Amino acid sequence: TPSATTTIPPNVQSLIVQARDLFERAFGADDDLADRADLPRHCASAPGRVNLIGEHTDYTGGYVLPLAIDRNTVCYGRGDIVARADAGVASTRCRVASTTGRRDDCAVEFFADRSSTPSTTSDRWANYVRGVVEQYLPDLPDDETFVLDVAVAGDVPLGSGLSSSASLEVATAAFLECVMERRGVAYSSCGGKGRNAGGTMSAKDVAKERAIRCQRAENVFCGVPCGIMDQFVSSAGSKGNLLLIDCRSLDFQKVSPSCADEACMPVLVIANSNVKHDLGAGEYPIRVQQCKEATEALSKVNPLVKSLRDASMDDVDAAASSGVLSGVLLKRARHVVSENSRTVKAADAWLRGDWELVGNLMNESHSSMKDDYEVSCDEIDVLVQLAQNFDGVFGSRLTGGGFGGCTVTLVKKDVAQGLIDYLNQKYEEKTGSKCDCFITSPGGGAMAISV
Ligand code: GAF
Repeated sequence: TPSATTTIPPNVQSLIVQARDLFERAFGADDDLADRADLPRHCASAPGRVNLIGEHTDYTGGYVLPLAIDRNTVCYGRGDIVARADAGVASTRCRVASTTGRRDDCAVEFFADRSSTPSTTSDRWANYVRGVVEQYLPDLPDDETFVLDVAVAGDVPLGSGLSSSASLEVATAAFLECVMERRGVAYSSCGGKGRNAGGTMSAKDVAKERAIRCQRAENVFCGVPCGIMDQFVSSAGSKGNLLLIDCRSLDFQKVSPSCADEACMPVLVIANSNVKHDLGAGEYPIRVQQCKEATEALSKVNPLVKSLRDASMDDVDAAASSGVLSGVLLKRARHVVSENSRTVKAADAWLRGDWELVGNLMNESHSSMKDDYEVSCDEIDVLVQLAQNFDGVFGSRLTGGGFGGCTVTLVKKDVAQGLIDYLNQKYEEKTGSKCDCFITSPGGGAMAISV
């Protein structure tokens, strides 16, 4: 089950109000579905994320070091499990509405059905919900299905590299777990470690299982070959901590400075460039494919290399000098292999409060993404360069998939606001566009909220 509700952050409280209002507007007065009024109500929330370091390493089983941010997606609504045989078409209907941006108030409808296909029209955003529903259907007896009316509200900026989609997937999953728990329906873990009947799975395993399902929903239903980082940290995020995730074993550790002297802790500033180049959507699968090809080449010099995670820089150099790895594939391998090593070092430096080292690793990571992985763009480079040259900044880099989106900067607390003002002014001068900056800190992961 989603982690028990402790304190609900203020932004989540306000999102719950927005989602509940939308719910009433969209589904409150149902003339044709009057019998739905009595269905049990549920609510769940899940955060967006920012990645400190470890970029484009997850889909090759590497390391990542993200944190859940204090921006969330909330699902509020009614839901139950009903017998298919008794259910008329009307009652197997799932409906979802959303308050944010491209998602308008108009409810999208789909049928909870294992053979449903993704939508290709303007309501594509609802595929993130449908894909997740598909992942939980196999846990129900064959003759039962979900019936759902869900309103979504969120404050994760959309399409800006802060994982608004993953937070919608994970909030949906946590919502479905509430529906299942109320009916006493167990769900089994993909790793086969057990079923969650009576809460026999540990909180860690539940969070992991949810992330696996949400990643699968995005891979299979939405057609995006993403890794597991975004769904994982949205599901398992922990207040005050970064997560060092091993994307092969899916083990993770919470990382926070041992000398937690609040006064001298630097802060993280996220700067949203407000650009998203279309190129990105096509380039991501190309990078995934290039990593596969680079792995194949590296396995010729070291048969133990089954994924880029297994390779060392010596392997990369050996493959380069023997000619099996060159050009673009060499650059891609060099980024991923060096990024894995930077990520592990950064986690250790964060623990020790060595901010200079964390910052240097972030700067190196950006150069590697820009020159070797080629996923940056002019607007992002402007933000990174401005930040890196600002007094009091330890390091700055592109965060997320790239081709636009956001940067993350580690900066001394007392100059963070000065940095934000500077970025606002200089970014507009240099690009003619406005950026949006905010300070963030590690927030909690997905949670069920009692209604
Ligand atoms: C996107 C993907 F969804 C993640 O899985 C990850 O690969 C990231 O880009 C790059 O690190 O957010």
